[in-house]
Amino acid sequence: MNNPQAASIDLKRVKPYGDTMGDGAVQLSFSLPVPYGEEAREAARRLVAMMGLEEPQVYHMADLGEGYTWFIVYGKCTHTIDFSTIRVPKVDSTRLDFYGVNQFIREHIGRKVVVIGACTGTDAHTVGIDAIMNMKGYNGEYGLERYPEVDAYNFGSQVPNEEMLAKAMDLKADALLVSQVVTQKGVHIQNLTELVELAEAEGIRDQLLLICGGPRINHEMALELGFDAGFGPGTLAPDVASFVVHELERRMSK
Ligand code: B12
Repeated sequence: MNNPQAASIDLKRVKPYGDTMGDGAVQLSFSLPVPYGEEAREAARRLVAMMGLEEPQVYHMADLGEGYTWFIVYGKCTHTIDFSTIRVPKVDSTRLDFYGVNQFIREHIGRKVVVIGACTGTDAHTVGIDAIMNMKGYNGEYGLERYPEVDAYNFGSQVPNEEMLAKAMDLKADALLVSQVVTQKGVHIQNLTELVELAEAEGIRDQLLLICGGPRINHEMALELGFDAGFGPGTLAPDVASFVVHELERRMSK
């Protein structure tokens, strides 16, 4: 550890800090549907006090126009969290690199692995799924289209769940990758749940690895929704490919 203070931090009683360790400093940002002015400032301050933060101070506010105001408020959190007891489910597979994945497929699967991907439902944010699928890749890693042992199909954006499953059956896909970036009003939960239910209703759930990803997706949520794995921010193609090939091999050897 490079931080000289780290040794003295009690991981059983962790709290936020800003200026000095343990000061509880938190920064909040929100908008209120009230006109810009001193009453708006006081409303924000009182609201943050009601949230349980001590010494709330409005550091910045901006007139959003038409009777709306945006705030940045600092306050002090009095609660602590026992970090030492926290366990979060994570995708549990050895990470192989580009060459390792292709070699694993040749040695353990013996045929090309078919992977299809898209943004489904109303979601049009293709940059994330492209980062995983596209030949040119992302952040120094090739996407799945570049893998010689993977047949990768990227169907782009706003693909209905029914269509996605039909494509999976036509192409005899091993894995179906779904990207969900918009999470407003829980739209991703609704859409991902619908995909699993459709796959179950069509009797094809067990034939597919269902994998979802996006900036507000995690593995625990994916498992709860009936997916096999979920990947969040910063995911690269080898992370997903490693899970797919290990899981396929595990299922083939059952
Ligand atoms: C670019 C962008 C757009 C572009 C999208 C263009 C395109 N072709 O993708 C356009 C302008 C079209 C757009 C539109 C909208 N957008 Co927009 N957009 C963004 C923006 C700025 C960047 C998203 C991005 O490209 N990230 C970069 C990629 C690489 O990151 P990523 O998606 O997280 O992907 C990584 C991982 O999550 C993971 N991953 C992602 N998917 C998958 C899938 C699998 C299977 C796996 C394994 C991994 C994986 O791997 C990727 C690489 O590491 C974000 C804000 C932001 N800074 O994030 C808002 C944002 C996502 N948009 C937002 C909104 C609200 C909208 C609109 C609804 C706005 C509107 N009112 O019209 C529309 C919706 C359109 C629609 N129907 O979906 C909100 C979403 C809020 C929310 N919580 O839902 C954001 C967060 C902006 C904000 N702060 O409000 N948007």
